[in-house]
Formats: sequence, C-alpha cells, structure tokens
Amino acid sequence: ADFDLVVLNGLVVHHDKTEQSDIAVKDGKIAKLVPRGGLNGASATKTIDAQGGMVMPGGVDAHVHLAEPALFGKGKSADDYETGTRSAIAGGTTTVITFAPQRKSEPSLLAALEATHERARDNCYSDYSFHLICSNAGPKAISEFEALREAGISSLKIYMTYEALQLKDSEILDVLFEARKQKIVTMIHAENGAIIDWTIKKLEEKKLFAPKYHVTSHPPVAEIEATYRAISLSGFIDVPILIVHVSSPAAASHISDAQKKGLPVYAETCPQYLFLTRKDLDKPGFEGAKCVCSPPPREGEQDHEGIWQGLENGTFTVLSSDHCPFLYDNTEIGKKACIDDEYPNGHFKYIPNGCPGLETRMALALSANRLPLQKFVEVTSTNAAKLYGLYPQKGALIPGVSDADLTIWYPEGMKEFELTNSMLHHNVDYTPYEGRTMKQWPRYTVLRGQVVWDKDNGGLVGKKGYGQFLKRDVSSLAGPVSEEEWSVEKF
Ligand code: DUC
Ligand code: ZN
Ligand code: ZN
Ligand code: ZN
Repeated sequence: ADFDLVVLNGLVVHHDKTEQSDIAVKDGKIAKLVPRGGLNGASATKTIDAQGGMVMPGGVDAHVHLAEPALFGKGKSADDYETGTRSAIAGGTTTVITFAPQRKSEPSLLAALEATHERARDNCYSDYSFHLICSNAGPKAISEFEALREAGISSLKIYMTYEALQLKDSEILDVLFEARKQKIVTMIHAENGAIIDWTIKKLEEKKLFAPKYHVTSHPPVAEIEATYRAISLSGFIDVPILIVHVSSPAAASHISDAQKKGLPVYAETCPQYLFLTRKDLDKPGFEGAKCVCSPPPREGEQDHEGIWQGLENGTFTVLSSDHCPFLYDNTEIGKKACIDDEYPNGHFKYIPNGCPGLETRMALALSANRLPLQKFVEVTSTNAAKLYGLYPQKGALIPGVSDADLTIWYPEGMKEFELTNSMLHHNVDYTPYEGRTMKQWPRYTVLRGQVVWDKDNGGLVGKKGYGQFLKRDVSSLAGPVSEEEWSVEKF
C-alpha cells in the first residue's frame, strides 16, 4: 500500500484555517494533506471515512497530575500513568504533559525527573512529557536547569501557596533568573498562601468545616494579588511565565493588561472554571468534596462568561484539564481522604485539592459550542505544543513534519447523551460532570498513525507502552522582551 492510513472527506480544522481535506499517513507522520478527492486511487492499509465529521490535531493536555504522592493534603493520585493516559486517548488527547514533583526535602530536580520516568516508562497509552515541579529552589536545583534542558525538559512549575511547595519571592526570583538563561517556561500557581491560611483560621474559629468553605477560604483576592505579584516578578526579570489554572476574570484582567504591554505573560484556564460554580461544593452531605480544587470554582455565569471571553480573545493561551484525581470513596484513608474520627463529617482543609478531567476536557468544551472551531484547536492543542516546545511535531498537521495525531469527531447530529462516570477510563470513582448533556465525543483518536480509540468498534484499542516520551525544545512563543543579558545595574 502507498500509505498506512488515509482519512478521507473530513472537515479538517487547524488553528489557522479550516478546509475539506484528505489526509495520508505513512510511518507515523502526516505524509499528505490535499484537497478533498486528492487521494483518489491511492492505496492504504486502513481507511477512515470522516464524511460529515471534523478532523483536528490530537489534543495536547499540558496540565495533568499522575502518580503523584500526597502533596495537596492527604491522599495520593488515583490515576497512574496507565489509567491516566488511557483516559487521555479515550477523550481525544494524544499528548499529556504531567508533573515530575520534587519534594522540599529533596534538593535535586534531576532525581525527581528520574523517579517520574520510572513511573511512566512502558506504561503510557499517549505520548508524554514532564514539567518539573520545583519546591526546593536551592543551589543544587538551580544548577540543574541546564541539564534539564538537555534531558528535553523546557518548563517548570512553582507554587506561591501550600506549605509543602511554596517558594518565597526571593526563591521565585532565583528560579526566574535561571529560567531566563536556560530558556525555560515557568508555570506559576498564583494564590497567596498567607491569605488562604489566615482565612482558614477564621473559618475554624467558627467551626465551619463543610466542603463549601473551601471556596470561602480561597477568595478571589488571593488569586488576584498573587497573579499581579507573579507578573511583577517576571517583568522584573523579563522572562516568560504561564499562570496556571486561572479561575477569576479579575485575575485574567491583570494578565491581559500585561499582555497589552507586550510582556510574555501566558495563561491557562480549565474546564472547572467554565462549568462548575461554588454551588457544586454545597451539595448535601459530603458530596461537595468532589468539586474541591484550587483555585475553587467561582460564583456563577458571569465568571464563566469572563473565562470564555478570555479564551476567545487570547488572554488564555491554553485550556488544560488540571486532572488531579483522588478517590471519593477511599477505604484506606476515608472519604476523599479526609473523614476521620476527629472530623466525622469531614473538614474542607483536609480535602485534597483537585478534580479529574483529562478525558472530558475536549468533549465538554466542544459540546458547549461556544468557541470558534479554530480557536478550540488553538487552545486545546496547538498553543500548548508551541508554548512547551513540541510544535510542529505536535499540535499541527503539516506534511513531512507533524506526527499523525488526530482527533476525529462524529458528524454533526451525533446523538446527545448523558455523561456518566461509568463511560470513563480513569481510575476515579466519580466525575464532577455526572449527568451533563454532551453533544460531542471523539469518534476516533489516532496517535502516530495508529487508531488508539475507536468509540464504536472496540473503544480503547491502543496499547499500553505505545506512548513515547517526548523530548521538548524551547518554547516557540515570544520570549523575553529584551535580547540583552539581564543586568542588575540597569535598574
Ligand atoms: N494545583 C494544581 O495545579 N493542581 C491541583 C491542586 C493545585 O493546587
Ligand atoms: Zn496549581
Ligand atoms: Zn456556566
Ligand atoms: Zn494542577
């Protein structure tokens, strides 16, 4: 056969154009992309007729927690690399960037990288890479940035909150300073830890422990202040940052102001800030614990609308899941890891922060029918590939260059259905989106030319271990404003 796979008659949506095209795949790469009908007569080992459906570059989810030890309170990740990446491909995501967490007691980042490689190796259904979480920014860690780059890691995540992870402003400057030298993108969890801790104390004085007080304890001002501080610190060093999981439109407006000044400030939001509100944490009993994440879901429709607008107008570079899975019924350590003898009804501050969402990210956003299709591709795939040094291998469909990673959607008129957790492939016993009406779900997911998800014919047909580690290059989005070396004397 001329080709390993051809995908015919689909509407192909790229981040910058939409065309009726036929696609041919050979040796895992896009070999041809031609106007509809242009592959007539070509022979192929496998043919997909995408008539009436949409074909897009495979999803890239750049914010995923798998197989992490307890970092955000009690409870470790419910998903490992096997269960997490199988749920990725079932939801149309072909590349995940997960976290390699360094503990504060561990001075080395390279050790954290190696330990994470061990967990992932031979276990993945999707392609994968890692962001290093730097929680000990001592001299050892800083000295390793160059070696990280050589190991194909071009991004780090740091925290402005959580005792176990938080860096002081001076440590953040140390990280940013070296990141500038090594062309590393720094992702920042921007919440003010002191405001959160102080508010928790105030709630405890009043014995307010229900899950919904998690929202009260993480007020917008904690996010707004830290976002502005992160922008200020990165502006001082003149280095690109990405503010992760932005939940509040007021924080987004600081980001958009910085972008208007030409600063390389990028931002991410997540489905929980488009589809959940604080009311989801105020369900009867302990149910609300299922939607505890940080930052928390905000007030309501107005916030959702502000976040959608930020996606539409480019304030947000990427829409990631922040898949951070914990079991709700955890027999070993109690319901969502926090019901014990002292707090038989739970205490919000012990509920691990995070929701599952890797598998539902793309279908939820597309079902909402709120973003232009090219913008959808940009924020769920292309921009993540660009920002984190995977473009155009990932996030694009360029013949001879891009991997043949495709997400193929059903024709319009796919029958609506109600989402239930039993349909999902993660190892979590709930989804925050139970019962939602879905209008879209991927019909096929293709990874390097192999069909790995075939919804109507076998479902999960990919193989564990097919997913490969991706060595990443530097970001292809704009870097520092000035090309000169940073010098303290200029201030
Ligand atoms: N930050 C994350 O990125 N994920 C889960 C919890 C958190 O605080
Ligand atoms: Zn975070
Ligand atoms: Zn809404
Ligand atoms: Zn996260």
